[in-house]
Amino acid sequence: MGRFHRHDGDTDCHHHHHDHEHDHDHHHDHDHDHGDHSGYATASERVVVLERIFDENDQMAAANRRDFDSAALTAINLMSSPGAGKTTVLRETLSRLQGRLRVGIVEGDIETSIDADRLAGFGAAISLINTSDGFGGECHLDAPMVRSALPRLPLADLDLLIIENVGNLVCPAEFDVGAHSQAMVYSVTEGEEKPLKYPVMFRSADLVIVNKIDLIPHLDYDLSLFYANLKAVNPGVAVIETSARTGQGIDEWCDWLLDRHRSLHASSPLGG
Ligand SMILES: Nc1nc2c(ncn2[C@@H]2O[C@H](COP(=O)(O)OP(=O)(O)OP(=O)(O)O)[C@@H](O)[C@H]2O)c(=O)[nH]1
Ligand SMILES: [Mg+2]
Repeated sequence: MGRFHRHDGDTDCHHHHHDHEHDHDHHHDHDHDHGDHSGYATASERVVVLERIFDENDQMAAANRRDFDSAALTAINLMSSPGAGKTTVLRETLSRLQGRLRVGIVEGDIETSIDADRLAGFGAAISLINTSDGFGGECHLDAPMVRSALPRLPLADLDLLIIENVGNLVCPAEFDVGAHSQAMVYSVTEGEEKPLKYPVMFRSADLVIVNKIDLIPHLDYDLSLFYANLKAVNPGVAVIETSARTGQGIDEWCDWLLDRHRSLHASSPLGG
């Protein structure tokens, strides 16, 4: 539950303003120049601010999870680098789950409703968050952003909520959004070494979807090397090979989602 890992050091994600409309508790004025690039007077001031941001995030994530649990719905945080195939996999997923699970989507993008529009028409309730719209154009979703999307969804009438995070291989993994599981789409076009270079997301994942498997014949790509690298950072992680293009593996992913829902909410009508 809520397995995610934070960097001990810095990534760029933390440098942004977190002046969400609902909370100005940790708002700091960055207008004056402290002579470093972070905008904080000292490194320890910066650490204090970051801790406060994460504390607030975790409290909000816990509130989201409570709301999901009281609605007996299973929430999945779906992350990947840009273009790995989250939306394409989700289109295939929604078409297969129609009539089996009541699905909601939180669609996170910096700008545009392109992906939200691509997921329309499959009977899923969709709530779009554009992070450029009041959230500073952030490269990830955090718990307050996800919370802001929930009033637009009929939570009590849903079994599964899939949160399509902003395409980014680093920042989304650092923020607990209140999901029960973290799933990651990795595309074989990204290269075998990515788990080693970007370990945080691969380590945070309960499941790695290895997508675009249909392209392997056209690539100079060593799948077993990828698996060795993945194992080095997350030994026990579940893996499903998919092609959102041919449909390979999508049923297995749907079964994984159904299993997650059953094990979390066994007493719900569709879960039992
Ligand atoms: N050949 C092939 N192409 C795929 C597959 N999955 C996705 N694509 C293509 O990859 C491109 C990106 O897919 P998206 O589904 O938009 O990726 P995404 O992760 O949602 O992208 P962002 O939301 O921008 O991060 C599109 O052109 C898809 O058609 C696949 O399994 N095989
Ligand atoms: Mg997408």
